[in-house]
Amino acid sequence: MEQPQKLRSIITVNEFIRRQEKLTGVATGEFSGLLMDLILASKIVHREVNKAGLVNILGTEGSANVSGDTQMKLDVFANEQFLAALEVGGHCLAAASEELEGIVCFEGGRQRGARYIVALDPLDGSSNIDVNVSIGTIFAVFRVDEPGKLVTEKDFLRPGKELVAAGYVLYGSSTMLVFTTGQSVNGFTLDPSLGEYCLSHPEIRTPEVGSIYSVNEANLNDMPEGVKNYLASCKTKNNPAGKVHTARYIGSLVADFHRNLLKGGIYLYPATAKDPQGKLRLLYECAPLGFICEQAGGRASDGNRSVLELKPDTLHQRCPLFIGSAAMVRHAESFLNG
Ligand code: AHM
Ligand code: MG
Repeated sequence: MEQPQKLRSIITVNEFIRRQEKLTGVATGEFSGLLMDLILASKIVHREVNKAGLVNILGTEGSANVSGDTQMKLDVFANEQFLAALEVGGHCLAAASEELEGIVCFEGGRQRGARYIVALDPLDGSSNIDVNVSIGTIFAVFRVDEPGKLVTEKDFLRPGKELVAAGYVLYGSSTMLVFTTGQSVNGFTLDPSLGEYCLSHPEIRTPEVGSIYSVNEANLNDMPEGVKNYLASCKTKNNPAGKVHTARYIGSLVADFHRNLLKGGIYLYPATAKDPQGKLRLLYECAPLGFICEQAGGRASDGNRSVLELKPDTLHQRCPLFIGSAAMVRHAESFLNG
């Protein structure tokens, strides 16, 4: 007869963070508190995402966000939850969000001498919200030099290599949290019956090469010649995998990235005639996922250099993105810089 799982074999994210703190001495109680605030907000968003089809919360809010995209009600809800959790938690000095034009500063965090600022995309994949397809949250954490400082927008305009932590939550067939504090990448699956994220994917390493490519190929005619040639190579055996690739594209960055991280593959959103800088945002999409990807042994590039080297000039700056298995990204880059 199958034995019931022993409770002590389950490592919750709280326990994991506590152990990491002891092991490394790097994380402070304050930093763990910040992560717990983000985790709490993600559980509330998970709850709403799961009942989204049941209540009258779907549909367009009526406003457009600062990048001109249509804003859905759950985007607004997720934005409010994450900002509220960061404000109430008191571990965060200020936040930047895809849904806000400027930054928001937290007086409580300032009074407590907090040291962290957070950039986030509260609910990414907005076109998939109302059709029950995976969506995600992305977060990026920086430390400021002076505890309790009065933060300005400039404090956010830093390259991804200065991140102290980054993570994402995938609201998919299960809800998963994946994050790194710069040591390893670990994945936790939410057990809804316990209300706890449990360690399910320890020390994720992405395959050096895979055979999945993820791109909105409908834009092909508007892409640079190098990208067109690279995509042509994915349909031959003349690539690092030595085989014809498989196309997979959900249209939710977190979901496409997560699949490729585990299975091996490349996600690309290059410059197009319509979006000369690509579509994705450097600060709260490309940089945090790039940080996670490189910590897992992969590569994230704008086609020329690591996205972690790029310093944004504005909060909502866009950036072309080639991210995933290192050999595949380098192969793509060779078409762009040759
Ligand atoms: P969003 O932040 O408005 O949701 O846009 C970002 C999303 C990504 O999740 C996804 O990979 C991409 O946009 C899809 O774009 P497209 O519909 O052009 O393929
Ligand atoms: Mg987004």
